Amino acid sequence: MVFIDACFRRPTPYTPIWMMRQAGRYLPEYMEVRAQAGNFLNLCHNPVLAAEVTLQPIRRFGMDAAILFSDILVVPNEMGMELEFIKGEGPNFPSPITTQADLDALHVESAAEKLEYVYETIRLVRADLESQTALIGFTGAPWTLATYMIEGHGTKTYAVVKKMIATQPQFMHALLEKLTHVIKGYLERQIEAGVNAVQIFDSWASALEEEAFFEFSWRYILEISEYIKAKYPHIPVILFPKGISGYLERVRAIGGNFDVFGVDWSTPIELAKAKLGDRYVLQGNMEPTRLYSKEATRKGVEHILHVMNNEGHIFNLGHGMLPDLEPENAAYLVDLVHSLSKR
Ligand code: 1CP
Repeated sequence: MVFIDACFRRPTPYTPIWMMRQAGRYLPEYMEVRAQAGNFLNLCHNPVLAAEVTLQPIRRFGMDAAILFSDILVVPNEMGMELEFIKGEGPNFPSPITTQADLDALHVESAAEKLEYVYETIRLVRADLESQTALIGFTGAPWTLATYMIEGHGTKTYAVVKKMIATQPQFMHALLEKLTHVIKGYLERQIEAGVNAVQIFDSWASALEEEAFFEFSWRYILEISEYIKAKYPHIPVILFPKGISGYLERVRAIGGNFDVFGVDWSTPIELAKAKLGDRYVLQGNMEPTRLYSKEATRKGVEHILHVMNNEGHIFNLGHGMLPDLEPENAAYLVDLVHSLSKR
């Protein structure tokens, strides 16, 4: 698989590409299946429909990797937290974690098993996907999941979870340890079901100052990655901590056993290459809003491919696809990356 070869820095005929949130609301065929499922969470729980929407962008655009269709928040949901997706507002946990009793009530040993619908989706996708196309499994990072579990929903200030860090750091660590344990079992089972690579999304990494990022987020991510690499050295691990361009020096100094570093759009690709490019394969990092214009897309692609020079690179967006993007421009992007990077 071209994508897996690139993850391990083996020679490839061109630079592989996939897009974060490549399955989703910008595709009319996705909207149809979601309507059929009734709501978003039903779609995640239905392996036949989740497999279908995983495959939709591959059929249309021919990316080099599919990403399992699910959501990071199914994990806290199966740890016993009620979850709803409110139309137009996003995810909501009506009873966020506030007390020791809430923490003690979380299911830690059974959660990974309860996610069986995810593993069934993986088996169905893998059976249908062509052999040269990789399937990526994923999880949220402990820190990003913990922000939702403590705040209850998305936040701009992180006021509640940061107060927790300041006033009850041990409580925070206890929650992060539980999540780390569940996630190890979750990724292992995804791999046993057939994913060819895994990505850990730390979407809210940038909410933390440097000290706090390494204490409350990165160390747990590395612990998960080390665990997976020790057991499955042939499975690439991709880490995506969003918005931490100022901390790359320390990421490098600490090191860690993972294969690919996901570069978000706010980090200049030149900087990521200079700090990490000889140590980790880089994935990224076109600004997603460039996809509103073919001209801006072309300039973005040319710049990134020029800097990376066909080496140690997987093309991606620097964060997810936006719901109002034109599918036609996604097709343009995939074809452009494939043709301009041909060796
Ligand atoms: O209305 C809808 O159809 C729901 C929109 C939607 C979709 C398509 C949500 C709700 N989740 C998803 C799918 C999803 N989520 C995938 C599928 C695979 C793909 O990439 O194509 C993945 C990998 C995720 C991961 C995810 N969910 C993250 C991490 C990645 C990121 O974008 O930063 C986060 C933070 C979430 C939480 C979440 N779920 C959904 C929304 C709208 C959000 C974000 C809300 C917020 O900003 O707080």
